[in-house]
Amino acid sequence: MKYDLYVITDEAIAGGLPHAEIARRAIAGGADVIQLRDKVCGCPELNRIGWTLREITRKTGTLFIVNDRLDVALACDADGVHLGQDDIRVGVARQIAPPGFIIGVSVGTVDEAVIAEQEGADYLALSPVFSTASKNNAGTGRGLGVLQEIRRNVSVPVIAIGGINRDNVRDVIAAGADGVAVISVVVGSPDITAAVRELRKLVTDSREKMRS
Ligand code: TZP
Ligand code: MG
Repeated sequence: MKYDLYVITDEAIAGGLPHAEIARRAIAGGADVIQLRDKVCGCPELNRIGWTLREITRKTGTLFIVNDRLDVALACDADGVHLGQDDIRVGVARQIAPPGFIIGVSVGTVDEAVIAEQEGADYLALSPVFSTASKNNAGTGRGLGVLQEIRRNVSVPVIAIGGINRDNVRDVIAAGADGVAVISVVVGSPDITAAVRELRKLVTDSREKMRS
């Protein structure tokens, strides 16, 4: 599974652009993953949006993840769900979900990362790696040292989320991240497609530089 550039939809940060349009534009720029994240939408509406994103992502073979809501993820045939530390436990989600269903978990410490992996997480997201205004109460940035420590202590993919931009993405990849999850740097851009393309290239170039 490829998590290089993981784009999280946020209609408010996109200036009211609908989730589906954010997803279309991000995919056109080469997003590897689309995550539906909406903290205000009621369930029937979220399911409807989920189905639309499923149709869009199925056509392009893009991974589709739903934030927080295992029920919505299962109902709209998403590829997976992304859980926080306060959501349903990954072990419980695993029992409910079908084989092959992807479960990602946000972690803030090495201990949380090790536990989430033991409980069956398919990938982890260090959250937040840097401070960000895009999420309420995201907390202070954990920093690249914690990212490196987590990378050393687990074997599942580790992505970084929170405050990632063009200037710091190289350092995040150099610290061992398998990908970056972003909102504002692309979703808040007037040209989402170009912003995704640029950031994805920075990820790929940084990784190639590390190998050479
Ligand atoms: N989870 C941890 S930080 C964050 C989420 C959803 C927000 C990331 O947004 P941005 O704009 O890329 O900092
Ligand atoms: Mg959550």
